[in-house]
Formats: sequence, structure tokens, C-alpha cells
Amino acid sequence: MIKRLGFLLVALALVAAACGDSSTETTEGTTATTTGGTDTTTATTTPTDTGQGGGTLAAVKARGELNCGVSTGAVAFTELQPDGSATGIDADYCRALAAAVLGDANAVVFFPTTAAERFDVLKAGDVDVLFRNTTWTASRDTDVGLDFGPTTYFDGQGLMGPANRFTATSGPSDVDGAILCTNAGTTTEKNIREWASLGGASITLETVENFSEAMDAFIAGRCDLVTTDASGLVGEKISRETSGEIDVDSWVVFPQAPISKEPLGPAYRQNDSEWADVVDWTVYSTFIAFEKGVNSTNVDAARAAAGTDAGDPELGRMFGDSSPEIMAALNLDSDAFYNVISQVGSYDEIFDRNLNPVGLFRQGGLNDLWTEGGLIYAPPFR
Ligand SMILES: N[C@@H](CCC(=O)N[C@@H](CS)C(=O)NCC(=O)O)C(=O)O
Repeated sequence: MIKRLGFLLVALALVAAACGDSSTETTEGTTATTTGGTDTTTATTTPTDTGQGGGTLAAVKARGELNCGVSTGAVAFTELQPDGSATGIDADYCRALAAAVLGDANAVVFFPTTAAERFDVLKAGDVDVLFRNTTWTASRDTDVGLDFGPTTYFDGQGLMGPANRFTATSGPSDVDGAILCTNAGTTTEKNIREWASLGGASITLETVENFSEAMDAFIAGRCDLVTTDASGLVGEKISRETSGEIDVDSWVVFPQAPISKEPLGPAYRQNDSEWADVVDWTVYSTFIAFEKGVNSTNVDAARAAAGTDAGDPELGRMFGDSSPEIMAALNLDSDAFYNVISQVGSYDEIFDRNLNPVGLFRQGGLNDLWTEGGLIYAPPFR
């Protein structure tokens, strides 16, 4: 199936908010008025979105393609390719969902979305799901009208600045008086104001539409620092070092303790339980494969073994061979999760493929398996 890039939102992207030239900005369905470092937030969204809440699974099957909302570009998460395909951990989870629902990991149309527009795009039905560095928060889960699936990357917010001004142990007092840049419509801008205020620092926060614009402003010296999820900062730093654009270690990421919790994972329209089950168990299937040591290269042998007395019964159920009733209740083909693992891979495979090249490793951290002290955990498949 030909993969195409969804350009629906390019027109919106052109209506870019100016870089921090306004004290009033509209973010994730709320109007935030900033006066002297204090936020006043007024909800302007309707609290629920019941009209859009159901039938996503049937719509995707009828269409034969998954419309997947991704970012406009985040190193190792969504890297859009000229042919309309995309790579990265978020892009791979779009592909995993297409493999589960349609039997074809390539049956995806990637829709780049800015942070500020992503929830409206989802709620309007223009995409079926968001895999877009999206943090699960209480307000998004309730007031904004979304539901969230299992976290695929446990992140935290950081700052990045020139190494001749900041160090890995820099804190709020070191950023006093600094100009910080980030993209609008994010948890980032809210967290940083709180962090600076609590630390007694006065900052100027400039927000732009895409994080790449924030990076451009940083490199041009129009801001002293950039701030976003630490994965995004590390990805930008390493990829620009690797390409030779900057000298190694000329930028530093700090502070050592993350500014916030940023659990990133799928978001979908609220009140569509059938679709939620499909998205959630697609992600869980990659966690269970990780736990069992099954990946795209050994899945056929593991599936064959699961059918024997010595095999793993949970894998037999997950691959649809011994518990077809679960797959039928999900309204998926019995080999849906076999397709996920064989076409896209297990969680560790997906993680390592995308994030290891930029120096992000799961071992010993939050993104490791629960048996190794991490937070990657799936309920039992039975
Ligand atoms: N996780 C935060 C931040 C998400 C975010 O916008 N991250 C940036 C930096 S990795 C990004 O996606 N940039 C790509 C873009 O602007 O399209 C949120 O959900 O609000």
C-alpha cells in the first residue's frame, strides 16, 4: 500500500504564532493569559466530545488505512521521510496499530500536527489516534476530552543551553534573567514557568509553533536556552553533533532531576472503549513480547513453540492460536498481534532501533521492563 503524508495541517502550520511576541496564547483548548509570570487559565472547550466518541475501529477498517497523528518532526520519535513514510518510536507505534487492525504495518497515513492543534485535529476526527510525544495529564484526560493508552516512553522535561554558560548541575538560579524558547500548546511551557517561579528565577518564555523554530532561534542566539522533553533535547544535540553542525559537548542538557513527569503515549477520542482496547492491547502486545524475549526475528519459532506442551501459554493466547475468543471480542483477526511483532517488533526492539542511535537507552531506567526495575508492564493476556 502506498504511504502518503497527510498535508491537511500544513496550511494551519503556516499560520504560525510569532515567537513570543504576545502575552496571550491559546494552548490545548485553553486560553492562557500571562501577566508577570502568573498564569490565568480559562477553559474554552466543551467538557466532553460525545459526538465523536465511537466507531473508530470500524471506520479504520472501512478506510483500509490508519490516519495517525504525529509531530511535525522530533528526532527518534517522528522523522518524516520524503516518500510520506516516517521513522521513530511514535511512527513505529502507528505502524504497529495498522498491523493489528489492517494486517499491514504500511497502511498508515502520517498526519504531522503541531502541539497546539493536535487535540483539535483528533477531536475533529481527522486522525484516529495520536502518537505525538503527548504527555498524559489530568486536564487532557478530562477537560480536553481525550483518553490515553499505555505509556510508551517515560520522559521528563529538561533544558539545553551552551556549555560555556551552563553545566549539568545548573538550576533555577542559573537561568535567572534568561530567555527560554519552546513550542506552544505543551506541558513544557506550563512546567517551566512553575519551576522558575518556585526556584525564584525570573525568565522570559518565548513560544513558537514548532520545536524546530525554537531550535533555530536558539542557534541564532535569540534565546539563551531551549526547553522540552529531555528525549527531544538529547535527540537534537546528538543528531546535530553527528552531522557536524555543532561541536561535541558545546551544548549541555540539565538539570539532573527532571523538571516534570512526561509520560508519553497514545491519545484517542474519549468514550470509544472498543478502539481504546485495540490501541491499548496493541501496545501491550509489544510489552509482553519484550517480557518473553520474543521479537520480529524469532516470533515464528516462538509462535510454533507456543502451540506445544513446552511452549508459553500466554504467547499462544496472544498470537490468537489458543484463545481466539479474546481476539474476536477485540474485533481483530486472530493473528493481529502476531502481525504487530513480526512486522514492527517488540517494545525493546522498537525502542532500541529508534532511540539507541541518539544515545537513549532503556536499561536501568524507567523504560525498562518491570522485572528489571522499570515501568514497562502489561496486564496478563488471558
Ligand atoms: N510532551 C509535551 C511536549 C510535546 C512536544 O511538542 N514536544 C516537542 C519536542 S520533542 C515536539 O514534539 N516537537 C515537534 C513539533 O513541534 O512538531 C506535551 O505533550 O505537551
